Amino acid sequence: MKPVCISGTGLFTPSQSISNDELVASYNAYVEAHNAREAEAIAAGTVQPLAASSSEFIVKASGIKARYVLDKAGVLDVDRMRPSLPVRSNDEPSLMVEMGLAAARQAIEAAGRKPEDVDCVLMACSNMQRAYPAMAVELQAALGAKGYGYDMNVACASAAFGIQTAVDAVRNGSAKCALVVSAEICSGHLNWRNRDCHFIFGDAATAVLVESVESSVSTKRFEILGTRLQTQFSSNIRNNFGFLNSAESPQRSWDDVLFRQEGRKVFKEVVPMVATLIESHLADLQLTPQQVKRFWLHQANLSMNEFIVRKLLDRDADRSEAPVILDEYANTSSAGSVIAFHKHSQGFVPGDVGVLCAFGAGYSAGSVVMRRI
Ligand code: CO8
Repeated sequence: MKPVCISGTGLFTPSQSISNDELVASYNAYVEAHNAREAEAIAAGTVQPLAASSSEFIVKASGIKARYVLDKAGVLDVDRMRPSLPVRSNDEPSLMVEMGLAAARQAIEAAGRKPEDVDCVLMACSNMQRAYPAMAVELQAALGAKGYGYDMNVACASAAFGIQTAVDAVRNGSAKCALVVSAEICSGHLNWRNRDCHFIFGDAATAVLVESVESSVSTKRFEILGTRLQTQFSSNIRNNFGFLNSAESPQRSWDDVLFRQEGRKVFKEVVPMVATLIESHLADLQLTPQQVKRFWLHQANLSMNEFIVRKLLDRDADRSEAPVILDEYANTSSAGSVIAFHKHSQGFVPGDVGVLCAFGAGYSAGSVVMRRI
Protein backbone atom coordinates (compact mmCIF):
# COMPACT_ATOMS: atom_id res chain seq x y z
CA MET A 1 0.00 0.00 0.00
CA LYS A 2 1.15 3.53 -0.82
CA PRO A 3 2.55 5.15 2.39
CA VAL A 4 0.48 8.17 3.39
CA CYS A 5 1.25 10.83 5.98
CA ILE A 6 -0.09 13.81 7.89
CA SER A 7 2.11 16.61 6.59
CA GLY A 8 0.64 19.61 8.44
CA THR A 9 -1.95 20.72 10.97
CA GLY A 10 -3.61 24.03 11.83
CA LEU A 11 -5.73 25.50 14.61
CA PHE A 12 -8.09 28.45 14.91
CA THR A 13 -8.85 29.57 18.48
CA PRO A 14 -11.49 32.28 19.07
CA SER A 15 -10.22 35.39 20.87
CA GLN A 16 -12.87 35.29 23.64
CA SER A 17 -12.73 32.90 26.58
CA ILE A 18 -15.18 32.26 29.44
CA SER A 19 -13.89 30.98 32.79
CA ASN A 20 -15.96 28.61 34.93
CA ASP A 21 -16.51 31.38 37.49
CA GLU A 22 -17.88 33.76 34.83
CA LEU A 23 -20.13 31.05 33.40
CA VAL A 24 -21.43 29.94 36.80
CA ALA A 25 -22.12 33.55 37.89
CA SER A 26 -24.30 34.05 34.82
CA TYR A 27 -26.05 30.66 35.20
CA ASN A 28 -26.73 31.22 38.89
CA ALA A 29 -28.15 34.70 38.22
CA TYR A 30 -30.54 33.02 35.77
CA VAL A 31 -31.48 30.43 38.43
CA GLU A 32 -32.12 33.11 41.06
CA ALA A 33 -34.27 35.15 38.67
CA HIS A 34 -36.25 32.05 37.67
CA ASN A 35 -36.81 30.92 41.28
CA ALA A 36 -37.86 34.45 42.34
CA ARG A 37 -40.26 34.75 39.40
CA GLU A 38 -41.78 31.31 40.10
CA ALA A 39 -41.70 31.64 43.91
CA GLU A 40 -45.44 31.14 44.36
CA ALA A 41 -45.65 28.14 42.04
CA ILE A 42 -42.54 26.65 43.68
CA ALA A 43 -44.16 27.11 47.12
CA ALA A 44 -47.34 25.46 45.79
CA GLY A 45 -45.28 22.55 44.45
CA THR A 46 -46.38 23.02 40.83
CA VAL A 47 -42.95 24.22 39.59
CA GLN A 48 -39.59 22.74 40.58
CA PRO A 49 -36.94 25.22 41.75
CA LEU A 50 -33.74 25.28 39.68
CA ALA A 51 -30.49 24.33 41.44
CA ALA A 52 -27.31 26.38 41.26
CA SER A 53 -24.22 25.32 39.32
CA SER A 54 -20.69 25.45 40.74
CA SER A 55 -17.15 25.83 39.42
CA GLU A 56 -15.93 23.17 41.87
CA PHE A 57 -18.37 20.61 40.42
CA ILE A 58 -17.39 21.46 36.85
CA VAL A 59 -13.65 21.00 37.45
CA LYS A 60 -14.16 17.83 39.51
CA ALA A 61 -16.65 16.20 37.10
CA SER A 62 -15.01 17.19 33.83
CA GLY A 63 -11.57 18.80 34.22
CA ILE A 64 -12.84 21.86 32.30
CA LYS A 65 -11.69 25.29 33.55
CA ALA A 66 -12.58 27.56 30.60
CA ARG A 67 -13.83 27.53 27.03
CA TYR A 68 -13.28 29.72 23.94
CA VAL A 69 -16.42 31.04 22.23
CA LEU A 70 -17.23 33.24 19.26
CA ASP A 71 -19.48 35.49 21.35
CA LYS A 72 -18.92 35.73 25.08
CA ALA A 73 -21.37 38.59 25.74
CA GLY A 74 -24.39 36.73 24.33
CA VAL A 75 -23.60 33.55 26.28
CA LEU A 76 -23.17 35.42 29.58
CA ASP A 77 -26.16 37.73 29.08
CA VAL A 78 -28.68 36.30 31.58
CA ASP A 79 -31.60 37.37 29.39
CA ARG A 80 -30.14 35.61 26.33
CA MET A 81 -27.73 32.79 27.31
CA ARG A 82 -26.71 31.91 23.77
CA PRO A 83 -24.27 33.52 21.35
CA SER A 84 -25.43 36.51 19.35
CA LEU A 85 -24.19 35.98 15.80
CA PRO A 86 -25.33 38.56 13.24
CA VAL A 87 -26.88 37.02 10.13
CA ARG A 88 -24.55 37.20 7.15
CA SER A 89 -25.74 37.67 3.60
CA ASN A 90 -25.29 34.87 1.06
CA ASP A 91 -22.45 36.89 -0.46
CA GLU A 92 -20.44 36.91 2.76
CA PRO A 93 -18.25 34.03 3.93
CA SER A 94 -20.01 31.79 6.44
CA LEU A 95 -18.66 31.67 10.00
CA MET A 96 -17.65 28.03 9.81
CA VAL A 97 -15.71 28.63 6.63
CA GLU A 98 -13.99 31.68 8.10
CA MET A 99 -12.81 29.62 11.09
CA GLY A 100 -11.91 26.62 8.95
CA LEU A 101 -9.99 28.78 6.50
CA ALA A 102 -7.69 30.12 9.25
CA ALA A 103 -6.88 26.57 10.39
CA ALA A 104 -6.56 25.29 6.80
CA ARG A 105 -4.07 27.99 5.77
CA GLN A 106 -1.87 27.12 8.76
CA ALA A 107 -1.94 23.39 7.95
CA ILE A 108 -1.09 24.03 4.30
CA GLU A 109 1.79 26.34 5.21
CA ALA A 110 3.11 23.87 7.81
CA ALA A 111 3.15 21.21 5.08
CA GLY A 112 5.10 23.49 2.70
CA ARG A 113 2.18 23.48 0.29
CA LYS A 114 0.07 26.07 -1.52
CA PRO A 115 -3.76 26.17 -1.46
CA GLU A 116 -3.88 25.20 -5.14
CA ASP A 117 -2.04 21.94 -4.29
CA VAL A 118 -5.11 20.80 -2.31
CA ASP A 119 -7.50 18.72 -4.44
CA CYS A 120 -9.90 17.33 -1.82
CA VAL A 121 -11.57 19.27 1.03
CA LEU A 122 -13.55 17.45 3.72
CA MET A 123 -15.52 19.44 6.27
CA ALA A 124 -15.74 16.81 9.00
CA CYS A 125 -17.58 17.96 12.12
CA SER A 126 -20.62 17.63 14.38
CA ASN A 127 -22.79 20.49 13.26
CA MET A 128 -22.96 22.14 9.86
CA GLN A 129 -24.02 25.78 9.74
CA ARG A 130 -26.49 25.04 6.93
CA ALA A 131 -27.73 22.09 4.91
CA TYR A 132 -26.36 23.12 1.50
CA PRO A 133 -24.39 24.08 -0.47
CA ALA A 134 -21.83 21.96 1.36
CA MET A 135 -19.59 23.91 3.74
CA ALA A 136 -16.60 22.07 2.24
CA VAL A 137 -17.36 23.40 -1.24
CA GLU A 138 -17.50 26.98 0.05
CA LEU A 139 -14.21 26.39 1.88
CA GLN A 140 -12.65 24.90 -1.26
CA ALA A 141 -13.57 28.04 -3.23
CA ALA A 142 -12.44 30.46 -0.48
CA LEU A 143 -9.13 28.63 -0.25
CA GLY A 144 -8.56 28.45 -3.99
CA ALA A 145 -8.24 24.66 -3.83
CA LYS A 146 -8.87 22.34 -6.77
CA GLY A 147 -10.71 19.04 -7.07
CA TYR A 148 -13.77 18.40 -4.92
CA GLY A 149 -15.15 18.84 -1.40
CA TYR A 150 -17.93 17.43 0.73
CA ASP A 151 -19.25 17.47 4.29
CA MET A 152 -19.11 14.59 6.77
CA ASN A 153 -20.85 14.40 10.14
CA VAL A 154 -19.89 11.72 12.63
CA ALA A 155 -20.17 13.93 15.74
CA CYS A 156 -17.04 14.17 17.91
CA ALA A 157 -15.38 11.34 15.95
CA SER A 158 -15.66 13.26 12.66
CA ALA A 159 -11.97 14.19 12.37
CA ALA A 160 -10.86 10.54 12.66
CA PHE A 161 -13.47 9.51 10.09
CA GLY A 162 -12.32 12.38 7.87
CA ILE A 163 -8.67 11.35 8.17
CA GLN A 164 -9.52 7.77 7.16
CA THR A 165 -11.49 9.09 4.16
CA ALA A 166 -8.57 11.34 3.19
CA VAL A 167 -6.08 8.46 3.54
CA ASP A 168 -8.27 6.24 1.35
CA ALA A 169 -8.58 9.01 -1.26
CA VAL A 170 -4.80 9.57 -1.42
CA ARG A 171 -4.07 5.81 -1.45
CA ASN A 172 -6.49 5.03 -4.26
CA GLY A 173 -5.49 8.07 -6.32
CA SER A 174 -8.76 10.05 -6.16
CA ALA A 175 -6.81 12.87 -4.44
CA LYS A 176 -3.17 13.87 -4.07
CA CYS A 177 -3.47 16.33 -1.22
CA ALA A 178 -6.55 16.02 1.03
CA LEU A 179 -7.54 18.54 3.66
CA VAL A 180 -9.71 17.57 6.65
CA VAL A 181 -11.26 20.59 8.38
CA SER A 182 -13.18 20.36 11.66
CA ALA A 183 -14.80 23.72 12.42
CA GLU A 184 -17.00 23.56 15.49
CA ILE A 185 -19.34 26.30 16.75
CA CYS A 186 -20.52 24.18 19.68
CA SER A 187 -21.73 27.31 21.50
CA GLY A 188 -24.61 27.48 19.01
CA HIS A 189 -25.80 23.93 19.75
CA LEU A 190 -25.40 23.95 23.51
CA ASN A 191 -28.26 24.57 25.90
CA TRP A 192 -26.58 27.11 28.20
CA ARG A 193 -29.63 26.90 30.51
CA ASN A 194 -29.14 23.18 31.19
CA ARG A 195 -27.20 22.75 34.45
CA ASP A 196 -26.07 19.23 33.50
CA CYS A 197 -24.22 20.34 30.40
CA HIS A 198 -23.96 24.15 30.31
CA PHE A 199 -20.20 23.98 30.95
CA ILE A 200 -19.24 21.25 28.49
CA PHE A 201 -18.50 22.84 25.10
CA GLY A 202 -16.37 25.48 23.39
CA ASP A 203 -15.64 26.68 19.84
CA ALA A 204 -12.53 26.03 17.68
CA ALA A 205 -11.47 24.81 14.24
CA THR A 206 -8.71 22.45 13.17
CA ALA A 207 -7.24 21.29 9.86
CA VAL A 208 -5.14 18.26 8.90
CA LEU A 209 -3.38 17.80 5.57
CA VAL A 210 -2.96 14.24 4.22
CA GLU A 211 -0.58 13.38 1.34
CA SER A 212 1.51 10.48 0.06
CA VAL A 213 4.86 10.19 1.84
CA GLU A 214 6.63 10.12 -1.51
CA SER A 215 5.31 13.46 -2.74
CA SER A 216 5.18 15.33 0.59
CA VAL A 217 7.68 18.12 1.21
CA SER A 218 6.96 18.81 4.88
CA THR A 219 9.79 18.72 7.44
CA LYS A 220 7.42 17.30 10.07
CA ARG A 221 5.57 14.23 8.88
CA PHE A 222 3.67 11.45 10.61
CA GLU A 223 3.19 8.35 8.48
CA ILE A 224 -0.24 6.85 9.03
CA LEU A 225 0.28 3.18 9.90
CA GLY A 226 -3.44 2.49 10.06
CA THR A 227 -6.91 3.88 10.69
CA ARG A 228 -9.85 2.06 12.27
CA LEU A 229 -13.45 3.18 12.71
CA GLN A 230 -16.28 1.80 14.83
CA THR A 231 -19.92 2.74 15.38
CA GLN A 232 -22.58 1.41 17.74
CA PHE A 233 -26.04 3.01 17.87
CA SER A 234 -27.04 4.87 21.03
CA SER A 235 -29.37 7.78 21.81
CA ASN A 236 -27.42 8.67 24.95
CA ILE A 237 -25.93 11.66 23.11
CA ARG A 238 -28.55 13.14 20.85
CA ASN A 239 -29.56 16.28 18.98
CA ASN A 240 -32.97 16.27 17.23
CA PHE A 241 -32.29 19.37 15.16
CA GLY A 242 -33.09 18.73 11.50
CA PHE A 243 -34.97 19.72 8.38
CA LEU A 244 -38.18 18.03 9.53
CA ASN A 245 -38.45 20.33 12.57
CA SER A 246 -40.66 22.83 10.76
CA ALA A 247 -43.00 20.05 9.58
CA GLU A 248 -43.23 18.19 12.86
CA SER A 249 -46.37 18.37 14.90
CA PRO A 250 -46.38 19.19 17.72
CA GLN A 251 -43.36 21.43 17.27
CA ARG A 252 -40.34 20.37 19.30
CA SER A 253 -39.14 22.69 22.04
CA TRP A 254 -35.76 24.40 21.75
CA ASP A 255 -34.50 22.06 24.50
CA ASP A 256 -35.09 19.13 22.17
CA VAL A 257 -33.19 20.54 19.20
CA LEU A 258 -30.02 21.29 21.14
CA PHE A 259 -27.36 18.94 22.52
CA ARG A 260 -28.43 16.55 25.28
CA GLN A 261 -26.83 13.51 26.84
CA GLU A 262 -26.89 10.91 29.58
CA GLY A 263 -23.33 11.75 30.64
CA ARG A 264 -22.89 8.90 33.13
CA LYS A 265 -24.07 6.24 30.66
CA VAL A 266 -21.85 7.71 27.93
CA PHE A 267 -18.89 7.58 30.27
CA LYS A 268 -19.48 3.92 31.23
CA GLU A 269 -20.19 2.66 27.72
CA VAL A 270 -17.67 4.62 25.68
CA VAL A 271 -14.57 4.05 27.88
CA PRO A 272 -14.41 0.26 27.27
CA MET A 273 -15.40 0.67 23.61
CA VAL A 274 -12.52 3.08 22.97
CA ALA A 275 -9.91 1.17 25.00
CA THR A 276 -10.75 -2.04 23.10
CA LEU A 277 -10.70 -0.25 19.75
CA ILE A 278 -7.22 1.21 20.35
CA GLU A 279 -5.81 -2.01 21.82
CA SER A 280 -7.06 -4.24 18.99
CA HIS A 281 -6.00 -1.73 16.35
CA LEU A 282 -2.47 -1.59 17.78
CA ALA A 283 -2.32 -5.40 18.09
CA ASP A 284 -3.23 -5.81 14.41
CA LEU A 285 -0.34 -3.47 13.59
CA GLN A 286 1.96 -5.64 15.79
CA LEU A 287 2.22 -2.86 18.37
CA THR A 288 1.51 -2.74 22.09
CA PRO A 289 0.16 0.30 23.99
CA GLN A 290 3.53 0.43 25.80
CA GLN A 291 5.22 1.20 22.48
CA VAL A 292 3.07 4.31 22.01
CA LYS A 293 4.77 7.55 23.01
CA ARG A 294 1.61 9.66 23.11
CA PHE A 295 -2.19 9.29 22.97
CA TRP A 296 -4.01 12.32 21.55
CA LEU A 297 -7.52 11.53 22.77
CA HIS A 298 -10.87 13.24 22.23
CA GLN A 299 -11.20 15.98 24.82
CA ALA A 300 -14.57 15.57 26.52
CA ASN A 301 -13.77 14.56 30.07
CA LEU A 302 -10.47 14.29 31.94
CA SER A 303 -11.37 11.23 34.02
CA MET A 304 -12.65 9.48 30.90
CA ASN A 305 -9.26 9.92 29.21
CA GLU A 306 -7.41 8.87 32.36
CA PHE A 307 -9.52 5.68 32.52
CA ILE A 308 -8.89 4.86 28.86
CA VAL A 309 -5.12 5.27 29.11
CA ARG A 310 -5.00 3.39 32.45
CA LYS A 311 -6.83 0.47 30.81
CA LEU A 312 -4.31 0.50 27.95
CA LEU A 313 -1.08 0.94 29.94
CA ASP A 314 -2.14 -0.78 33.16
CA ARG A 315 -0.86 2.29 35.05
CA ASP A 316 -1.56 6.00 35.28
CA ALA A 317 -0.22 8.05 32.38
CA ASP A 318 1.35 11.48 32.73
CA ARG A 319 0.29 14.45 30.65
CA SER A 320 3.17 14.06 28.20
CA GLU A 321 1.70 10.62 27.32
CA ALA A 322 -1.93 11.79 27.16
CA PRO A 323 -2.00 15.57 26.64
CA VAL A 324 -4.90 17.59 28.04
CA ILE A 325 -6.31 20.65 26.30
CA LEU A 326 -9.91 20.43 27.58
CA ASP A 327 -9.01 22.45 30.67
CA GLU A 328 -8.51 25.49 28.41
CA TYR A 329 -10.79 24.63 25.44
CA ALA A 330 -13.53 22.42 26.99
CA ASN A 331 -15.05 19.90 24.57
CA THR A 332 -14.68 21.24 21.03
CA SER A 333 -16.28 18.10 19.58
CA SER A 334 -14.39 16.86 16.48
CA ALA A 335 -11.63 19.45 16.88
CA GLY A 336 -10.52 18.20 20.34
CA SER A 337 -8.17 15.32 19.51
CA VAL A 338 -6.63 17.30 16.65
CA ILE A 339 -6.01 20.30 18.94
CA ALA A 340 -4.20 17.91 21.33
CA PHE A 341 -2.12 16.60 18.39
CA HIS A 342 -1.45 20.07 16.97
CA LYS A 343 -0.29 21.52 20.29
CA HIS A 344 1.51 18.44 21.62
CA SER A 345 3.32 16.69 18.78
CA GLN A 346 6.78 17.99 19.65
CA GLY A 347 9.58 15.79 21.03
CA PHE A 348 8.96 12.97 18.53
CA VAL A 349 12.00 11.46 16.78
CA PRO A 350 11.74 9.28 13.65
CA GLY A 351 10.26 5.92 14.65
CA ASP A 352 8.18 7.23 17.58
CA VAL A 353 4.54 6.10 17.47
CA GLY A 354 1.44 8.06 18.52
CA VAL A 355 -2.31 7.38 18.45
CA LEU A 356 -5.00 9.95 17.75
CA CYS A 357 -8.42 8.73 18.87
CA ALA A 358 -11.73 10.57 18.61
CA PHE A 359 -15.06 9.37 20.00
CA GLY A 360 -18.56 10.60 20.70
CA ALA A 361 -22.19 10.55 19.65
CA GLY A 362 -23.40 7.66 17.52
CA TYR A 363 -21.63 6.12 19.36
CA SER A 364 -18.73 6.57 17.00
CA ALA A 365 -14.99 6.16 17.47
CA GLY A 366 -11.93 6.24 15.24
CA SER A 367 -8.25 5.64 15.86
CA VAL A 368 -5.33 6.80 13.74
CA VAL A 369 -1.98 5.14 14.49
CA MET A 370 0.99 7.11 13.19
CA ARG A 371 4.78 7.08 13.23
CA ARG A 372 7.08 10.09 12.99
CA ILE A 373 9.27 9.82 9.90
N1 CO8 B 1 -23.17 22.10 39.12
C1 CO8 B 1 -23.29 21.47 40.32
N2 CO8 B 1 -23.81 20.23 40.41
C2 CO8 B 1 -24.21 19.60 39.29
C3 CO8 B 1 -24.12 20.22 38.02
C4 CO8 B 1 -23.59 21.53 37.98
N3 CO8 B 1 -23.44 22.19 36.82
N4 CO8 B 1 -24.59 19.38 37.09
C5 CO8 B 1 -24.98 18.27 37.73
N5 CO8 B 1 -24.75 18.40 39.06
C6 CO8 B 1 -25.05 17.42 40.12
C7 CO8 B 1 -26.16 16.48 39.72
O1 CO8 B 1 -27.42 17.04 40.03
C8 CO8 B 1 -25.85 15.26 40.55
O2 CO8 B 1 -26.36 15.46 41.85
P1 CO8 B 1 -26.96 14.22 42.69
O3 CO8 B 1 -25.82 13.27 42.85
O4 CO8 B 1 -27.41 14.88 43.94
O5 CO8 B 1 -28.06 13.67 41.83
C9 CO8 B 1 -24.33 15.26 40.64
O6 CO8 B 1 -23.91 16.59 40.34
C10 CO8 B 1 -23.68 14.30 39.68
O7 CO8 B 1 -24.23 14.51 38.36
P2 CO8 B 1 -23.81 13.65 37.11
O8 CO8 B 1 -23.97 12.20 37.43
O9 CO8 B 1 -24.52 14.17 35.90
O10 CO8 B 1 -22.26 14.05 37.00
P3 CO8 B 1 -21.05 13.26 36.42
O11 CO8 B 1 -20.09 13.05 37.50
O12 CO8 B 1 -21.44 12.09 35.57
O13 CO8 B 1 -20.43 14.36 35.40
C11 CO8 B 1 -20.37 14.84 33.03
C12 CO8 B 1 -21.19 14.85 34.32
C13 CO8 B 1 -19.27 15.84 33.16
C14 CO8 B 1 -21.29 15.22 31.88
C15 CO8 B 1 -19.79 13.43 32.78
O14 CO8 B 1 -20.77 12.45 32.93
C16 CO8 B 1 -19.17 13.28 31.39
O15 CO8 B 1 -18.36 14.07 30.95
N6 CO8 B 1 -19.50 12.18 30.72
C17 CO8 B 1 -18.93 11.90 29.39
C18 CO8 B 1 -19.66 12.69 28.40
C19 CO8 B 1 -19.08 12.61 27.04
O16 CO8 B 1 -17.98 12.22 26.77
N7 CO8 B 1 -19.88 13.04 26.13
C20 CO8 B 1 -19.47 13.13 24.80
C21 CO8 B 1 -20.24 14.25 24.25
S1 CO8 B 1 -19.46 14.87 22.87
C22 CO8 B 1 -20.33 14.40 21.46
O17 CO8 B 1 -20.13 13.40 20.86
C23 CO8 B 1 -21.40 15.31 21.05
C24 CO8 B 1 -21.12 15.93 19.73
C25 CO8 B 1 -22.03 17.06 19.51
C26 CO8 B 1 -21.40 18.37 19.81
C27 CO8 B 1 -22.45 19.43 19.72
C28 CO8 B 1 -22.03 20.70 20.39
C29 CO8 B 1 -23.05 21.28 21.33
